[in-house]
Amino acid sequence: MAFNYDKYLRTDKLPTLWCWGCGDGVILKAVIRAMDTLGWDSKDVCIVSGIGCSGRFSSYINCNTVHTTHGRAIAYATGIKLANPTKNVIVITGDGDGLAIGGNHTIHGCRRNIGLNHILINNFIYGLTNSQTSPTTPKGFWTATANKGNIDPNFDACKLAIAAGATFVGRENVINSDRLVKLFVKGFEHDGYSFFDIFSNCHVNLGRKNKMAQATDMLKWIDGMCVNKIKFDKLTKEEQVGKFPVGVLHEDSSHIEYTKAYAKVIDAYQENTAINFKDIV
Ligand SMILES: Cc1ncc(C[n+]2csc(CCOP(=O)(O)OP(=O)(O)O)c2C)c(N)n1
Repeated sequence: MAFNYDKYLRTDKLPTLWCWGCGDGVILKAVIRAMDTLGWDSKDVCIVSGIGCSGRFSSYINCNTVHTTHGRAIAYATGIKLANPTKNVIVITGDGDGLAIGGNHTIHGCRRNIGLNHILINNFIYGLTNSQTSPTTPKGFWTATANKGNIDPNFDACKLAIAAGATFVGRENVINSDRLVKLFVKGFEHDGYSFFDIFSNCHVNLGRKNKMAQATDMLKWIDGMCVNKIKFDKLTKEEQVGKFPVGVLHEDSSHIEYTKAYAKVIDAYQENTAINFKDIV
């Protein structure tokens, strides 16, 4: 299928600032393919990003874009979605941006089930600022803040999003872009908080110091960790250690999307009536 990249790309901003072989470009292309598949008009889309290499994402798509502050993209996006409930809002964060400094915002975005499409570009490190430990850095890895190897346990962003209340949660990586596009299309169509944990390679600021200096080395490492959810569920607890399920991990359409609940609050004030909480499940 041919995709209309020029319709969505700010071609005057190319080439991107990302390093050669960075997975962020694959994600950019996949988002455009998903938007094109859904026939989204650029004027109906807002891309909100935080700060980091991932934060540059909003610069390259020709739609409404906001490049916000580190860890606060969800807060900006929440305001944008509340003011424009019919528009499509995509939020891009890094793993540091969305799970460390902005972890609290991610949790509460999920809890409210507001209709945001949150793409967490998980490259297992603070990329832009040259290799500080992030909440997803594996144990034993060299980082600029853990020269002898990281001792902090890392956590599974999808488990966090599900526990916090996100109603669509999926994981993919940058190796198979067709699967990535399919996951985005499915999640973008979902009415509620869609959370995507996308494993990406940062061979420059993580791989180089961890014996994976080439993009392909890191992609092989990522590939080795990812197991299709159906296969993953059949593994024993011991076999699951160090592996991550990929695909749609959670989908639940039984909960009201937040801007729809908020509309009922507005109605109740304007009409001086009570809110019927049976409608807000
Ligand atoms: C409030 C604040 N604290 C710290 C920084 C410095 N800073 C900029 S980007 C970044 C980390 C980015 O890492 P991540 O979110 O994982 O994104 P990546 O660059 O890997 O895409 C930090 C600490 C900042 N800009 N603002």
